[in-house]
Amino acid sequence: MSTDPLNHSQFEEGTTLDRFLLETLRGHPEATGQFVTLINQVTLAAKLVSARVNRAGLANMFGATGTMNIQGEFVQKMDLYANETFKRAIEHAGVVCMMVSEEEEEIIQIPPPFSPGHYVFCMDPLDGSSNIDTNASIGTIFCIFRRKSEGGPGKPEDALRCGRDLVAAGYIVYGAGTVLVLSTGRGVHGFTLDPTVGEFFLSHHDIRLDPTARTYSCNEAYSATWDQRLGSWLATTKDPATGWSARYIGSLVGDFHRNLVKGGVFLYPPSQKAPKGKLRLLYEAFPLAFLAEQAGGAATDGHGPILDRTLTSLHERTPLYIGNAETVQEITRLLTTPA
Ligand code: P6P
Repeated sequence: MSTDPLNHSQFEEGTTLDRFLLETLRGHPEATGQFVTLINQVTLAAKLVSARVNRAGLANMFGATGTMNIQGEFVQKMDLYANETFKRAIEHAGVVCMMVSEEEEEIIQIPPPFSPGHYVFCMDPLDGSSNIDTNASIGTIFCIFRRKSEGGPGKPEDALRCGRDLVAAGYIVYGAGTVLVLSTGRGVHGFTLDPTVGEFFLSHHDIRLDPTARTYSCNEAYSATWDQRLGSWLATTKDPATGWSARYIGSLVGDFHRNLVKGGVFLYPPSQKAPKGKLRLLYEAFPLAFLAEQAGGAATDGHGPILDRTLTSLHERTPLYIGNAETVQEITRLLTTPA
């Protein structure tokens, strides 16, 4: 039998996320337990958000708060709930020196009396929340760095990092079921929440992007103002002879999860409406790019790998082309070859 703790044969039915993490870290005697604790707190918050999302229509949690966030987007009631829930679940555990959230302009310091830890936690607490009233899949996206600064409160340089510094990334998709997808740099694995016992169980071991899948996912309404080389690629791809099909939910986690599990490519190019692209580099593109590469796929900004980028401002936006490596590289070649 393989000695690799991640070899699926060692995980019988009913492997919890907790056991999977402990098996994973067995090869790291230097581990202090802070990482496992951080993920355990993430799963606690995920269970609370999942329960609230599932009852949003009954708990007066539909709709907007009437306020606008720093992104210029109307804050949904569920956005605030998710942001507070993840912050409260993590801040007291002594495992992060600071957090960054899509919902907050500045870095989030760890309040006294709690002590800072080794990690930096960056999140979009509830992406796609405007879809919640339609019962479409929405999700939490997160990524984790080890702190760069030495001790004390976290500093901006702890978050203004290169994507290659990431130590872990994941998302929780609140859909027909609640699934947490996680990578710590040794493959991508999915865990499904069994709400009857309140545990996440291993359900998708070592997810690999299907390189043969022919599904593209984008908001075609903006394609008239895309780079014309991309417009040509889309027109060619839509030729029935190619066998491609289209799927688009308009909720990044739902669209990405489908591509991860079934294969395909997701595009959010610059357009007249979003000249720098719409999605955020730190807590949307970085984590999904980490997962895509770990699953055998690729992610670029149209020039080069997303993970080669270094963040210059917390909420900066980026174009995103992510999914099957061959298609992502074809699109990138198109966009880096003079028209
Ligand atoms: P559009 C949701 O608002 C979101 O941030 C992502 O979840 C999603 O991929 C994108 O915007 C959809 O944008 O312009 O197609 O509505």
